[in-house]
Amino acid sequence: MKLLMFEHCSLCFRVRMIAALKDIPLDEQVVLDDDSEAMISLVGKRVIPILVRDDGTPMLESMDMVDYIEAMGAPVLTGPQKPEIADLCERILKITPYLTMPRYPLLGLPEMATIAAHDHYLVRKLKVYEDFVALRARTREFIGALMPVLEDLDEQIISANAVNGALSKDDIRLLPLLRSAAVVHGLAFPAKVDAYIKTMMARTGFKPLPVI
Ligand SMILES: N[C@@H](CCC(=O)N[C@@H](CS)C(=O)NCC(=O)O)C(=O)O
Repeated sequence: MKLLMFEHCSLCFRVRMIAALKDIPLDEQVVLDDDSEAMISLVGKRVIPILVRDDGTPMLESMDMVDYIEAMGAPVLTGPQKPEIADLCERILKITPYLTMPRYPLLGLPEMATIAAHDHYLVRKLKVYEDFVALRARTREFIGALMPVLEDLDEQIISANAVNGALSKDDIRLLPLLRSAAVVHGLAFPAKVDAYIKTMMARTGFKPLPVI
């Protein structure tokens, strides 16, 4: 199986995470941000992640990819899912892009390895987001908005090994968002959230993203 991905992409990390947890090999191929053709030639549009199955069929939905990999061999996502965790993920996602998007171009990520790819990302994102310098200058404000959400999450975490006590799709939704949020220098996660991130990242075997 081949995964077309960006290193910073949290939806991609869902797929990488389940494959890692199940010890299933995944051929990870990072796409340069300006290489739209790599995606369009496969699925007719610009979208990431794309999972190309061994029979050549491309898949376009990250949670379908998770289900597909989870169906291989013994299941690992055997725990319960809770609406509270889905709600918290949505609350996190309302704030974190303002912190993470303006930082990704500074991290030396492989999808921005050329100046053309780097600038392609900037041009794309600056159609949607405020000037990145201005956003980074508002870091304290966004961290201030995020902290109560992370405190609420802290109260919900049952184990550092699985948010609901046993691995479930809630972990697949949550860990990638926290991995992204962890790029923000000065963001002090509440104790249980911090332990959860460290333990779960160690379980996946992936290094955290750089911090800035
Ligand atoms: N529902 C899809 C959403 C995929 C998606 O929105 N991907 C974003 C990146 S996170 C994308 O392709 N954006 C267009 C781009 O990067 O040009 C999934 O869960 O996989």
